[in-house]
Amino acid sequence: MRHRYTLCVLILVALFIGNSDGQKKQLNVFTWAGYVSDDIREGFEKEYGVNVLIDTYASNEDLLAKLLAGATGYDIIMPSDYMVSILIKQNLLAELNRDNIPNFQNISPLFLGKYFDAENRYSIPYTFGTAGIAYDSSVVTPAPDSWTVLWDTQYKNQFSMLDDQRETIGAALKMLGYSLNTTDPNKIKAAKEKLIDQKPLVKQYKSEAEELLIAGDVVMAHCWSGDAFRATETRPTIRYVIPKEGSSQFIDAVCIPKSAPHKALAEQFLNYLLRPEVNAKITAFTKYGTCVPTAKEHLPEHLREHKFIYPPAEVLESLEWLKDPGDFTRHYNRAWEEIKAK
Ligand code: SPD
Repeated sequence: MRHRYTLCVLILVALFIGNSDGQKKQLNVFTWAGYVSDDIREGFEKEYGVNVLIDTYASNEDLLAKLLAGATGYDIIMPSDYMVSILIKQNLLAELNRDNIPNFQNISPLFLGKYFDAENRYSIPYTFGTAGIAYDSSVVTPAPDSWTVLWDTQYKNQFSMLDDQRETIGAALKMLGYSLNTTDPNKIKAAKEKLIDQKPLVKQYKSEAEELLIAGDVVMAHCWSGDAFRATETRPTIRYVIPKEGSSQFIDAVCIPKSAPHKALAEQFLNYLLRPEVNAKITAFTKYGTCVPTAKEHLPEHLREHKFIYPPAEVLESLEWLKDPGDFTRHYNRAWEEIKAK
């Protein structure tokens, strides 16, 4: 009898747990691969009694395409700088209510008021970084200092390029001495032809380049700084260089789509990310820079001023932000389609 009673209680408890879990709110996050760690996700889930579901994209254009196709389930997205401008223009972002994000005050002014959202009405910064070349110094010698190494036939099938139209066309533009944001069709054509020439040498177009570097599938990769940094943890011979012709720098932002099903919860998530101890976990995991100065107190010494995150002044001067080229975007789109179709 007693056993039967205990069994009933256990079944009721299990049903209750099952039910309450089934009723949990779900925060749907759409972001870059390797950007939100399990401890950040689980910390929020535990504290707020919700589930956090993470879906990933490989480029800003993939994110835009998904939103324009009518995806409405996302509560949080992480577009980069120029894509924030585009999403604002397309009326796809919700205005943030700062009263619900008191930790906004933790952000350094250095990362606020940028060209893509001058009053930060729609975005908060998540991380910052650069694009460059990651290479295995035990194989690639001498150490490269120019984008031209990605056209060197001796590395045929041994390197990858980002699967990202603005970054990859940007690398070719920079190699040719042009701006990342050119609106000259002849310059886009020249960059496109360079990339078509390069194509037989490229092992893969992949935005998660660290996976190829770690697996040893490539010895060199067009890569973002944090991902290169992460690769060094498994392969200490990997180095990262920003080519002398210059490259891109970026801020990846956190935004709430206008169509978000759980806007209030999304603002709580933003506020949570801006806690110094949580923000430090972002840098500890992604190896990109923190925009919350007090987060550094929670970071190990080597991550506070690492050269992958903080390039020297002369390198910084060579960097350019990607910007929204407006109607001219169709030239970038067409060039990218032609390159990928070859
Ligand atoms: N694995 C995380 C990659 C983050 C990349 N940010 C993209 C910037 C594009 N301009």
